[in-house]
Amino acid sequence: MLIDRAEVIVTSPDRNFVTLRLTTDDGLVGLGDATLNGREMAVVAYLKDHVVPLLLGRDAHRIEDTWQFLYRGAYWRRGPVTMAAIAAVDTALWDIKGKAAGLPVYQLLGGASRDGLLAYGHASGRDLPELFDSIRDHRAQGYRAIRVQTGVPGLKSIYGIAGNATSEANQGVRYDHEPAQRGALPNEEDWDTRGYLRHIPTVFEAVRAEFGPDLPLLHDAHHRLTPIQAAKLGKSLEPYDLFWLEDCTPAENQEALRLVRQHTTTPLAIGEIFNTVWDYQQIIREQLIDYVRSAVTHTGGITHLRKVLDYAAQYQIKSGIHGPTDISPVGMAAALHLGLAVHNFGIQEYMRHGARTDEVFQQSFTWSNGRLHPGEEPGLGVDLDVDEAGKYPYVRAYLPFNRLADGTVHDW
Ligand code: GCO
Ligand code: MG
Repeated sequence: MLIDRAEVIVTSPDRNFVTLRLTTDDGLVGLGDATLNGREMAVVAYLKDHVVPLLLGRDAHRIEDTWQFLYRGAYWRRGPVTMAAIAAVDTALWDIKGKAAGLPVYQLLGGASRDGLLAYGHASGRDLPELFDSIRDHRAQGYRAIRVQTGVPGLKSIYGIAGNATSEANQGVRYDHEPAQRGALPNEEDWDTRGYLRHIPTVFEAVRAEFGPDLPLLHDAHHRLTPIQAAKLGKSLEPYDLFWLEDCTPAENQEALRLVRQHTTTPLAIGEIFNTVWDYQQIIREQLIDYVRSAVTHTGGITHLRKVLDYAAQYQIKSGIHGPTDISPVGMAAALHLGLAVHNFGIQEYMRHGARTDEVFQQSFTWSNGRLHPGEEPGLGVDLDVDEAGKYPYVRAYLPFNRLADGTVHDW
């Protein structure tokens, strides 16, 4: 079974998505997500100019060999662009293998380890009343675990608040949180760590008082704190029993987590901007985190994220696979198959895509009682309507960035 065609499809129904579509000589089609938010076209060029010529004529069954060939053969290793491109190839090959076998991908990964995947959604509000409404809304949609983000008094805009919530482009569909700004240069936001550290514990106190002790609550600090600030936040949130505190410090420095860990029992999740097992080597071995946040889409695909999760399992660290709207339905399906199969599943992030996206990508995963299931279709269970995709050309979009009050650029 040889790879006969490899096409890179860019579409922007509600936001940009990059999809690799492989076709074998016997007509099987496999899809892989290669979307890298705000840097999409770099992955498109990497795939078209450097990867597609290497794929044609290769045996579609040799997933591990193709992975190693693309990773080691490039000489230049790691990095988001490379690893998103490799991920797309890897995921498309798993899709093809599933279709060739007549089995959903999770069956090829060892079969189901559970009945469904607990998922969390993003509640957000500029103030408490808006936040409470958003939490109620999420519970009504069936979510059984909720990430909580709010505005901070004195700051104009803040990460995690539904900005372009009901824009015309979304046809009235409310997005939980879509940070990329379409058709414009990067949005400048403001940041003040002291104000944030004072405010957040009061938010969680109010949420617990309103919604009780049972509801699993998560929070994302989005890389903005120093280790000692993160330690302070983790400690001050302990009474509110968080499911996790995410990305408390910038991800480059693995050692930073040691200091945070010494001070708090709030569980830590990290890794949405990591690409390989090497980025996790120290924090897994030293048990400095509790959840692995990488996406299949950015971490070399199902093959490589499986290895990261198997390594994490030896230390009782669980999965918390990244699933914002900038992961396409193809990347989400891959996450669900992997999450269903591994023993150390923790939770899955799940944000709804817009209506147009759901028309471009027909999906067979299900959502009921707060749990996701990838479905029983052979392969990943996602089809791409190429004609529909062609209606929505690429729109340049950037993620925002932060400045402190004195004008210094800060982590966003
Ligand atoms: C999350 C993330 C995202 C990122 C986004 C950037 O926890 O879901 O922090 O919301 O900001 O994926 O492209
Ligand atoms: Mg995050």
